[in-house]
Amino acid sequence: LLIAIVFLSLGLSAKAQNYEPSASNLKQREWFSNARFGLFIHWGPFSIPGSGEWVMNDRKLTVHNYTNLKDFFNPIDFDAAAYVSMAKNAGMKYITLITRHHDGFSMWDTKYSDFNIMNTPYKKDIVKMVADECHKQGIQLYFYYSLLDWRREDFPHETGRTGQNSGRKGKGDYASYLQFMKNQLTELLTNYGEIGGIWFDGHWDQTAPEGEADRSSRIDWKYDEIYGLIHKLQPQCMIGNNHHLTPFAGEDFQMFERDLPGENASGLSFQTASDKLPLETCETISKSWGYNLSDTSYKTNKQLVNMLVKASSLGANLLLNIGPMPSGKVQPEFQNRLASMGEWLKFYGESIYNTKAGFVKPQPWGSVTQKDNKVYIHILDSKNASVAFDKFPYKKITKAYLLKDKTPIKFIHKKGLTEVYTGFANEEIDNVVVLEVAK
Ligand code: JFZ
Repeated sequence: LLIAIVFLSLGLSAKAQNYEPSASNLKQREWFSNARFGLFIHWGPFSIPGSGEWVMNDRKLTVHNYTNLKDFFNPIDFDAAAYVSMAKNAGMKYITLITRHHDGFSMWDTKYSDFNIMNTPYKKDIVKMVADECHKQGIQLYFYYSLLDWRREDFPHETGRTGQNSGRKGKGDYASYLQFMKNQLTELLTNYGEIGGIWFDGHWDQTAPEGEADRSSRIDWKYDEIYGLIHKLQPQCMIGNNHHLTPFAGEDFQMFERDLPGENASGLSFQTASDKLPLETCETISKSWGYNLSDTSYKTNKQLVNMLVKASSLGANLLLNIGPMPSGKVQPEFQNRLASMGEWLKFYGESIYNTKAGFVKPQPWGSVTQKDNKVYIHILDSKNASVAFDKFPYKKITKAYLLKDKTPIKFIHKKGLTEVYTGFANEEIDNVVVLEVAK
């Protein structure tokens, strides 16, 4: 028996580790690594109460009462074309749309759940509308899909956070739930054209809290089956999973929630950044992901540019979130900030798109990105008269100037010390110094 078990587990792990990304998947990863900026959209009936997307859990609403939301989700101001052009004008290269969050509402015409957009007064397939516009306007589309479900009785919800109050019965039946997810994912990857990736979330519902030694899941999610299906239906489709752990076999990118790779500012992610997979960090413009009436803590344009620059300097994309209003209208506060990002990127985009991580981590004064023979020094705080590096990875600096207007910048470059003089007025959000370098 022991031998059989050893062989069986060897077989299982071999299967999971055998994933070879297809050529189209590798191409997609490369595209993604260069994209740097995307729009996250947290929106659905959970937006109606104006208390964020966790409202069902937070207000301990029963499944029965929560379901009433579908009778008055009628987003008359939703305009898919406007959403997509807003993202494009912000300089974003992709959109990650909530298709089904923890509340289990499906934003598309699905055969596998009645709790879906076709059974609202709106009666139009929102995923389809967004997908069509993305394809038309040439921006990539990713789907957020929750592994956790607060409504379904077949989801093993012992640790589900609404467990006691939801009115759900039963202990779950993962085989049935897994089949449900496969059916839905098949719809999403069959009826909506080419999809850039699937953004899974909810794994953490079934794991012990961060910091505990054993972080293994209480259920076997059978990711090899889910991931295998996705890669079979659309081989280029990248899989990411917000499990806050080192990437599992079969995953194509690694995400950090409210965190830059390697930092652990939010206390959510402790995993180190993969040096193989593309990286992404997601953040909100205000505090909440989903529409929250009391949330007024909007980040400034400078803070948002900072986030994008820092993420780029660590080799990661920034997936920046909006939580539109129940009507589908996007708050002017979000619209204005996205427009400003677009203005900034029109000018400074060359120091962000298609760049690699800098040769140093973010510093108190700012960050570094690089591509080809150029190093971009982003001075986000120019209090200091100069910035210095003791290990500069290039032999020569042939030119140094401000990206803004080509004003020459003084520098010293000798063995063991490279110093760039940056004692200029800090009028810009980000003073970008370009160093043209040679090996
Ligand atoms: C998850 C979602 O719960 C949240 O609503 C949002 O969609 C965000 C992007 O992703 O956030 C998390 C993830 C993990 C934990 C909590 C919230 N966790 O580990 O407790």
